[in-house]
Amino acid sequence: MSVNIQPEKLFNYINGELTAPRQNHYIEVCNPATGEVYTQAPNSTLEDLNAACASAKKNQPMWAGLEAQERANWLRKLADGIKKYGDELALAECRDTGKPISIARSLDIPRCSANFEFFADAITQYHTECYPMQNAVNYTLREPLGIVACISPWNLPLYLLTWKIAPALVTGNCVIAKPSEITPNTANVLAQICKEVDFPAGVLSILHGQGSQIGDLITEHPDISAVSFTGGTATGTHISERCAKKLKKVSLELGGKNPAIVFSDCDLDKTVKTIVRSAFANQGQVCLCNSRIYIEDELYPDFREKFISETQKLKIGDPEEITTNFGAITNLAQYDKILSAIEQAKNNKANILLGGNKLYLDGRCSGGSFIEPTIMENLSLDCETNQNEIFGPVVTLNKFSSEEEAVKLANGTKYGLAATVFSNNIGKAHRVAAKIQSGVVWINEWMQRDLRIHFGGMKQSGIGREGGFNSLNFFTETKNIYFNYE
Ligand code: TXE
Repeated sequence: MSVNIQPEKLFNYINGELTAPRQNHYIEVCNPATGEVYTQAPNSTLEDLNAACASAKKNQPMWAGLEAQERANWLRKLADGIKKYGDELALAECRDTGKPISIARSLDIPRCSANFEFFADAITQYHTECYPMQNAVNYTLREPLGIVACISPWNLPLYLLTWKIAPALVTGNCVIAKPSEITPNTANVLAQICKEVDFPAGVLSILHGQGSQIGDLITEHPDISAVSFTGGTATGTHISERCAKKLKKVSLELGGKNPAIVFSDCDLDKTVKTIVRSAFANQGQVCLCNSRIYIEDELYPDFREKFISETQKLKIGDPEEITTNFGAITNLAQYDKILSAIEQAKNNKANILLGGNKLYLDGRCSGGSFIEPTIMENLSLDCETNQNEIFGPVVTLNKFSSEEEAVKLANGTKYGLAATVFSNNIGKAHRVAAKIQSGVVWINEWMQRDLRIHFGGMKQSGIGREGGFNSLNFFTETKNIYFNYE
């Protein structure tokens, strides 16, 4: 067997079959590194969704009735399939997103199989509560919700999709997965893997299509009882409103405007290297990327010089070349959004220290959407550049002169997803971390994750927590049973 990563058209995956969309509507899929349309994805409609829900409804009792260990074994088969086709998946992800192949190979795709393996293990350790009374006992059962939707974005396409569907499946739910229409290819490969391993029909459906069309139908559909979403704050708010009307359970992982706080007692070389990664990984298109860098006054000149020179070492180029570590912007709307944010900063009299322009490559990538890694300074906290998520390779450098000021600046946006603190003063680092309003704070690090730990944001960065048992809790309903044994 093999998988096709360059089909003329992608398929939906419904009732265990790769199927064309019922209305035969398609969306063009582009390789952002070349600007070429290379395939088409289904633009699904209600007929497709109804078919997926009907199959899910029929098969959910069988799936929920399996021993947890049996469901876990099915997840391991998917993990093995991902490992088997790791190279193909990495190339497909690289073509869809414009991210460097080295990152797709070393980070994205290994995490996809790890997600399935992790939740296959986690379910065996999942436990419930028991409260004994004098002559009675209360105990909790955790039951699947039924049919749930997992909606994921384009920056880490299969990584985030599998992060959601693995816990949803292992707890006995049937899943309607909706990958981003911008990057549908690896989900199409996952469907092919499901076929190859003979994954039970109807348990997982993958529906491609526009968020405003199939996404709205999913959040509206009466058979779907919960929605796990990762994406932009505006879309998350919209989904939340729609789900509220139907009283659907919802988990939202949204945007961020993540601060890095750099104290003068940090290890400067290590800090600079870490922040180059935290600012520009995946061309700044990671919800956890640092976009506001706060540096203690006395360190500012040294930090600025080293940060610029370290950023200049990034090898920008064709994402399919193994030595490239900075690729294309994943879609044209995002490309325009980033460029207009840079223009706005220039109008606000930002001092551009590096980049700030479109980038034109030669050869195969001459039609690609590339933007220079951009570093700027001289912008106040309340300007748009420091307030709004840009989601691209744009960072601002800012000064602070006291611990209190650093915390105030870090907390000065509507977001609260992630933050980093760099200091060798242990007490100070922990004190500051405790005061930052954010779902995660790294000290002298970035992006390290133990999959058992919760993940999610405060304020406008989301509602709820996923990760580890939090994901298993989200995808289950609790029931208390009281029994008097007298
Ligand atoms: O994402 P959307 P977009 C941020 C980033 C970016 C902005 C917009 O700032 O500029 O969001 O990006 C589906 N009902 N992030 O517009 O719309 C959509 O099809 C149901 C941060 O590309 O949030 C896709 O599958 N679903 C972020 C998914 O939602 C809908 C990652 C995400 O798309 C829908 C990406 C609807 N009405 C962007 N409309 C992060 N936090 O990681 C769209 N979708």
